[in-house]
Amino acid sequence: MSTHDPADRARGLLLGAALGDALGAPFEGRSRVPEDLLDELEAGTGELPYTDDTVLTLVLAEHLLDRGAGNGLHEDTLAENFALAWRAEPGRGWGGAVRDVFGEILAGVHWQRAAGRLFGGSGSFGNGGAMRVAPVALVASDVGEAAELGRRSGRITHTHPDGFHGAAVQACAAWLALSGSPDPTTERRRFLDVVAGACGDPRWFSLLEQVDSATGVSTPERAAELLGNDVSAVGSVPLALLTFLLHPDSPREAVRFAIRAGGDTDTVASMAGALAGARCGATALPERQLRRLEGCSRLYELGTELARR
Ligand code: RVK
Ligand code: MG
Ligand code: MG
Repeated sequence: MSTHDPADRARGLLLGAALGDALGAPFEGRSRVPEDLLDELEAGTGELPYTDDTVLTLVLAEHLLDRGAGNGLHEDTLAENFALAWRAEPGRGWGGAVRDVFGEILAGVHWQRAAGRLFGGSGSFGNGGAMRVAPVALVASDVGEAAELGRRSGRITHTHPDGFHGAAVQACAAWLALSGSPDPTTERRRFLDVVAGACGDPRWFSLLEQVDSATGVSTPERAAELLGNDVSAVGSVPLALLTFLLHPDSPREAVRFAIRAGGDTDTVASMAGALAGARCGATALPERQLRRLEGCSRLYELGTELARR
């Protein structure tokens, strides 16, 4: 259920994102994830390590905290911090092309040039901008600012419009999930319309229409068939939003649905987990899983600090 405590919501956003990432990671790339395998993982006792999604989410959250209230983000510093985080932990399961961007940044190439020349100059349309973006919702004063911060943070590595608009869409959804309005349980259509309006990109208007049409699906497999479940922003952000709209009051069910949809399981579950966690708060996340989550205390403190600012 939704919570009204801003600190609980902020912690829920960060911890929900990390928990989705960590639970989804063992299944990344599988076309289908049987429920019993997921039950087994949930029932386990070992640590739940996170991947690149959470590494970059942490970098962005810390950057926003360092910048202080009302100061947004500073692209040059953030680009360098992303690249340093990659160099410090190269084994976290990074996207193929984004590693080249980080390598070039560390070699002194400006991020705009490094990211802009990927894929013959079209830039990356991967979901890397969207998977790390949720913390911007904690500092944006309205949904329009969330969109702007989403685009700006996304463009550092993802200059293809699909990539940075995808980041804006996830940022807007996170902002609305935190604010509690429009209510995703009773005003799904309005929720998607506000996101589409704040994003402002015609391609995402139609993608969000497709999310609306898919709200009648009964299985994760069918959701993936309709909306995709791959590493592109257009093939994963819509599925994450649908997942949240189907399970807004249960972060655990949202994460399970996203993982059972297969494909880019860590990333879709992370994005859906951030949204449901933002709405329901950290107190709604399964306590046993949080105790196993790598970095749990750091994420908890960061949420508390960001809410205070
Ligand atoms: C491994 C053709 C393109 C493209 C373009 C494809 C981690 C490439 C996380 C590229 C996430 C991949 C994911 C990912 C995040 C992108 N033309 N193909 N214009 N743009 N691609 O490298 O941070 O899991 O195959 O920018 O967005 O858990 O390798 O990385 O699942 O998308 O990676 O894009 O990836 P990148 P990213
Ligand atoms: Mg990952
Ligand atoms: Mg992934």
